[in-house]
Amino acid sequence: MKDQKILDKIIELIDKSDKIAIVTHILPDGDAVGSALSLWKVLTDYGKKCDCLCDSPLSLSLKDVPFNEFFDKKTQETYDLAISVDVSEPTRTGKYRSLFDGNSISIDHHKGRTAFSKVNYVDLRSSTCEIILDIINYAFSQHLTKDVADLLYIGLVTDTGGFAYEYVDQRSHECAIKLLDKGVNGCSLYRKYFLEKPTQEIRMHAEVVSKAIFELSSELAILVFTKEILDKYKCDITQTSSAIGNVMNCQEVKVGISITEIDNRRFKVSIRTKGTVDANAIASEFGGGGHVNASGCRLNGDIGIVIDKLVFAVSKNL
Ligand SMILES: [Mn+2]
Repeated sequence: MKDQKILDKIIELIDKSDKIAIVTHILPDGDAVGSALSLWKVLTDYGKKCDCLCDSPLSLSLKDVPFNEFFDKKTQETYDLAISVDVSEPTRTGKYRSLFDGNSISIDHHKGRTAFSKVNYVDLRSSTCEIILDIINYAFSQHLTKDVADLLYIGLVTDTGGFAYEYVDQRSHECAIKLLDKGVNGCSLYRKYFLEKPTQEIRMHAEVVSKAIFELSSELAILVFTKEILDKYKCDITQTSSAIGNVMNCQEVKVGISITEIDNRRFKVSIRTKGTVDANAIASEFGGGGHVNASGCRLNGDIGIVIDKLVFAVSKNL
């Protein structure tokens, strides 16, 4: 438990509130959806009028998670309390930003995040789902059902790349044990939510990976998903992120960058690193951020110039 005082404050705020909004980030990943829906279910069972809100729909790969029908289903006009989960920047709450002007809590695991809530509970764990499980165990343990455990495991197993990333520690595995104890089928969730993808997505990744650009003595690999290639395989921008794992498996590569064209000359950039190379420092140069080994930012302009800027930023951080 990181800080029991803040945790007690969070429980107190929840107890005092009747209508609670739980908000996660735009383009939600497994950790965002798992942490938001699990907390939504627990607080609903605890007797709160609770909504799980997100300014983006569920991606294809997450569309059938438990309680998906309650994702971004708004039932209240106003709220007494807003809780953000897995949100590192206020802009990532999208149209729900103003909910955080009032009583608010942020629960997150991103280093160097912007504090935008009244109470900020930040613990640099492997996933936000780990922190949510701690909170559930601390105050709501009777509501840790199998479905809630499934949601938390989905966040845990996807945000850790199947317990393979640098920041995975003993506590991550202890969380997994607690969830497996509830009857979670770890293998099937790992396969379904982390490994398996639509065939078209795998085919698109294969083409993009085969055209990877290697720079800086092959210590940097860059993947480029243009609008054209997304259209060719009928994929959307949520289906590019995992391809980077392929180039990270190259022995020489220390930094992998995946560039996705959102629309004309606007790019979403994902940065992955090995060991002590700081992805957060690279992303910060362009107003982005995240973790030491996984960060992101946005860049606009000509793709050649975007790549040049990124190569230069990486060269300073290798
Ligand atoms: Mn996360």
